[in-house]
Amino acid sequence: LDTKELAARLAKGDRRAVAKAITLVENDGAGAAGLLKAIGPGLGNAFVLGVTGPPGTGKSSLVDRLTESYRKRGLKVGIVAIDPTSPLTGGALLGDRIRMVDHTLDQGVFIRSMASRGWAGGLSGAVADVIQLLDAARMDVIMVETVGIGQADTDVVRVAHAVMVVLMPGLGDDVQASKAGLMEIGDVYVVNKADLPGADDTVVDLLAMARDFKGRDPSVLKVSAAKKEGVEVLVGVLERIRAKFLASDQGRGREIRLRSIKGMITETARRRVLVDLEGRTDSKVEALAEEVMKRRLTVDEAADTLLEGKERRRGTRRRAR
Ligand SMILES: Nc1nc2c(ncn2[C@@H]2O[C@H](COP(=O)(O)OP(=O)(O)O)[C@@H](O)[C@H]2O)c(=O)[nH]1
Ligand SMILES: [Mg+2]
Repeated sequence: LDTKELAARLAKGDRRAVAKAITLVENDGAGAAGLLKAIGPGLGNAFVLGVTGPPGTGKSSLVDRLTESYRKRGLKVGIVAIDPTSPLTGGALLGDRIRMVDHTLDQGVFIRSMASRGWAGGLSGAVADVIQLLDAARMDVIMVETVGIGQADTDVVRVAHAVMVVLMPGLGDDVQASKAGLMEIGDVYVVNKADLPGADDTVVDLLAMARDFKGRDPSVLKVSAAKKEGVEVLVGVLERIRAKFLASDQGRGREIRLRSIKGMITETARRRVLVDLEGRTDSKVEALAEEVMKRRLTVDEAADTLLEGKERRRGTRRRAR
């Protein structure tokens, strides 16, 4: 299948074409580069929401609820779940897939999980590619669910238009421990499982923390994905952010869009440099190490030599496969 035809099928929102295109990104950088070239500058219509927070707080459940609500509004939804397990042992997301089974029959919803490990140069470069593909496939909202407060999360934050941090009652110490990191990334804070005791305390804690981070004014909302309570208020808040994003010729929307585009450019460039370096490291580093061991070169000089004569290569070679 040639890239032009795949791009054309993608533009029709064909889910099999989307799946195939993402596989290209995952497996072979050159194929993905060709496809992105065929797509061209893209639409820039898709609103990218990063969904993060500690494991078990109900991120997947909320994504599910949000998907329902977005679909009622006639919006097309792409869901990318970042899977922390290795591609070989996989399965952590099986529960999520089962919960989301209702949506798998819906042509307006595309769900895909991506392994978080094995991306030379970090995950966000790959996510940037996938975002462009889903945008080309006419998605209105792309939700990227990451697990825990780790590298994958901060990676995804760079390319998202907005970040929703999902917490739950009784997380006190965890939240305290990662307070700074958490309060830096969120635009919307959700205390999920509000049907359990202690939700109000968590909200109060969060509001106090938000005040400590001057200059930022995130929303803090109480929700129960299980009881479907507070979801419409949450969607309302997210829709207001998306409206700003869509009216992006000025003000806050322009800021949001530019920040994400800058993230996509730098993350894509970073990945290329690192993939390129990795390629050269494999072949050259052995000989350079010998030279350093024989005290003919310093480590600095060897590193300089490694960085010389950069060859242009684009790719997403995965170490972990
Ligand atoms: N009581 C309660 N449980 C919930 C709620 N939302 C999700 N859960 C449960 O919390 C667990 C983790 O949910 P999941 O969506 O997989 O969390 P994730 O790891 O953050 O994606 C599951 O057993 C859900 O059924 C909620 O609003 N209330
Ligand atoms: Mg999940």
